[in-house]
Amino acid sequence: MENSEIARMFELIADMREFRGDNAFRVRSYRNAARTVRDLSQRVEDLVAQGEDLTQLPYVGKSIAEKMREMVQTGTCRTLEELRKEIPPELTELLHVPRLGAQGAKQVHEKLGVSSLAELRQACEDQRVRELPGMGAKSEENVLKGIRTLESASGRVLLKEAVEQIAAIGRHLDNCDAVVHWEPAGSYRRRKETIGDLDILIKAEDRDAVTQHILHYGAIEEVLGKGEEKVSVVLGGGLQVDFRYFDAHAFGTALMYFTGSKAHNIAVRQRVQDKGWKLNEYGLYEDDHRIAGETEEEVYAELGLDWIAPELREGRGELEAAAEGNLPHLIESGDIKGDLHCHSTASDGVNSVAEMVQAARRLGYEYLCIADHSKAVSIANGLDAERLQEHLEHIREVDAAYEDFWLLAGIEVDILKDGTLDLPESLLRELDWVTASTHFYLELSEEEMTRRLVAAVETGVVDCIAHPFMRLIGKRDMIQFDVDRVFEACRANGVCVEVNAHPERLDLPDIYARHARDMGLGIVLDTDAHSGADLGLINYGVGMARRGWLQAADVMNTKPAGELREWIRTCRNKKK
Ligand code: DGT
Ligand code: CA
Ligand code: CA
Ligand code: ZN
Repeated sequence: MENSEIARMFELIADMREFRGDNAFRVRSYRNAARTVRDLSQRVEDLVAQGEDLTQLPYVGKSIAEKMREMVQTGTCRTLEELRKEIPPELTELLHVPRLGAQGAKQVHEKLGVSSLAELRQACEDQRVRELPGMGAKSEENVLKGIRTLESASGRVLLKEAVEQIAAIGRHLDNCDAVVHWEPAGSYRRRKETIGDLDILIKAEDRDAVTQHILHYGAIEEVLGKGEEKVSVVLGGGLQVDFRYFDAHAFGTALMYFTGSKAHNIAVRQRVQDKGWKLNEYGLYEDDHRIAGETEEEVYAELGLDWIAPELREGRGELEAAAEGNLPHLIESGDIKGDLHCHSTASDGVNSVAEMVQAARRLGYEYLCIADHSKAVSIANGLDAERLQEHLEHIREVDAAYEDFWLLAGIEVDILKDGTLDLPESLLRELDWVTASTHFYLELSEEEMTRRLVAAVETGVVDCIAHPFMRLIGKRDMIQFDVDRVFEACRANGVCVEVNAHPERLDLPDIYARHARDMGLGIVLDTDAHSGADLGLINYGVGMARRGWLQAADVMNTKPAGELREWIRTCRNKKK
């Protein structure tokens, strides 16, 4: 049982309870448990097997811990099964429709008899949803948009879930002597934020033996097909995995082909055809003569190209750059020297400031900025001016205890509806790093949202805009604003933009990160950690940054502490 399945069960319990109209606090406790499990770096199954005390985990009390053990041991839990008898799963589907909400879902079900996505779409198209109390033509249109967001995400999983599944599959494959080598390809290797299916390539001594071994993998729900070349299965959570066998002499071309993307493959094939050659997954050929195939490097080299990192293979100019020797030297996890956006128990984090520092030091970081929420985000226990003042003093004290570590005093200040900030500017000026972000009024028109963000940037006290698009992958669309106008304001005012590394956000997305870099903006790569363990999620952000062609020099928190301090000072001098 992988963490993603356990998280999914907790989400489902939360959904069903929310639909039933249960106590919001209980609902939230299940959502928090789901988040804890999803973000965890160890497997819950292993923790249970080792007899660890699960209540040590963030947001896990006795009753949640009990359910975790039950899930690991029985594959489900009684609470979930009882709810299932009461509420069909299609109904909870409605809860996932962005912009509909639990109340909306209840209404369309009770008043319009809608109990599936298809029926909801029909009700919108028949203009019946707008007739409901509190709804209108605009909200009906928004619900339709929400259905589209949901449909475009359906059948795909977050990269983090794929990472966990690959780790588990890898452990299984490593236990088979007949497997000589295996490598994941596809969107997973390109580090896309969501994954449609997993493509795994295998070099085998004895294909039948490996196939038998694969079919014994515990998480398989259904076998779609098995043959000499390929085994296709569906895992418990619905994720499809294609295992493909290749001989050593073809492994490079196979890896290239199945890594994709399709757009990249098409561009490569064009180049191959220009030379009058032929390329497929089995090799690169001139007439019937094999030119290359064993490694990707030799195939790219034969085509006059530098080897292209998988994250760049999206058909966005990488072949031209590779031909000219102009590929970027992409940022790596080891380049990161600190994190400028994390939370502590002062707002909605689960670890104290001191514990966050210890976690950062374990990662070898030189600095960390505590950026708790401001008061407008009341559900996260955001800070008002008075509490921020005390918090600031506490941070200064903790910082003073370390000679070789810089603890920055920061805030994630809410950008209010009109673009003003949620705390007095005079107080914000005392902080080392001010990150600003929106949390509410996300449905403003593009023009209003643009003005709101530009106004925040022009206050002259903001150092960085966090998760600028506010997307939650598969759950909430990106907010609408004029990217060029907002980025230009950032540039003019020395304000950075964030690439938020949380696997559900990955915001800025790749193309916008690249655009920000091209416009000369400073970029910071943060986890938005709500626990010490979350700081490890930085790798997902590094993947997105690499997809955005970023080099270490483009990312400000690759600077050593001393340089960062100098650089922040320079930026602040640009502000009015
Ligand atoms: P996914 O699974 O939707 O997240 O995305 P991918 O990129 O993993 O796509 P997938 O699994 O359909 O196929 C794996 C790779 O195989 C893909 O990136 C490129 C290659 N491929 C698949 N279909 C085609 C095709 O029709 N033409 C070309 N040139 N390549 C293809
Ligand atoms: Ca795939
Ligand atoms: Ca595939
Ligand atoms: Zn945050």
